Amino acid sequence: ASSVDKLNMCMTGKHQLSEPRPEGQLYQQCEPWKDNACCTANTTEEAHQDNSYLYNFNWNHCGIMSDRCKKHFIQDTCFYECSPHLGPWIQPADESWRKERILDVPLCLEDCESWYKDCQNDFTCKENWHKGWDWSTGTNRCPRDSQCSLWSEVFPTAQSMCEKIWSNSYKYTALSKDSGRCMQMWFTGPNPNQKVAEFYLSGAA
Ligand code: FOL
Repeated sequence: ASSVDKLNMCMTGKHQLSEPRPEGQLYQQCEPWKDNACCTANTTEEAHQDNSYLYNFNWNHCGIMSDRCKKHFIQDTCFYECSPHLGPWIQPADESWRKERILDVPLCLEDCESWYKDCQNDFTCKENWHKGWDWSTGTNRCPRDSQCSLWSEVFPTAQSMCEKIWSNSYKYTALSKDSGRCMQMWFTGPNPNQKVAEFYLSGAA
């Protein structure tokens, strides 16, 4: 749309609004985006449910995912659905369920490392969670040729997890939150990612 620019826009995904706007209330972990968001309150409530209608995605495909691990996936969903500052990383996507995707969003070190650490005792059967599931029951199950393994066997490093799990939506960085050069999934107060998008758009990188 013409009234938005790369600094303040929404990707053309499955659930995102066409333009960012203030949302009076967003649910729990998605609340930090309420002043300017690409998501609705409904989307953020769904983001907190298992097997939500967003993608019918089953976190518990290798046993019940721990709460400490799941909270990072909820936060990732908030970030993915709500962020209005992903413009520099939005790309066309050739997929049935979305027209655009994010590619190589520089994720702050703390967010990637804490996500990986909190999932250490969990299990999964796939390193790319976008493709190759068995959807015959309506939700994703592990494909026949796969087996459930400890997180570290599927993802040897935090970098491998953050980059591979959503087909390179994220790029691993050694940048900390206070650098102003990386995107934060976890924040409170004003959205720190606007300045980061400004930096990357200015071409300074
Ligand atoms: N979070 C982030 N950071 N980036 C993302 O791209 C992202 N994407 C989702 C959720 N959080 C994200 C959406 N997740 C399928 C699987 C997962 C999914 C959406 C859709 C799915 O239907 N996979 C099919 C292939 C579908 C197709 O490509 O047509 C499969 O084969 O399993």
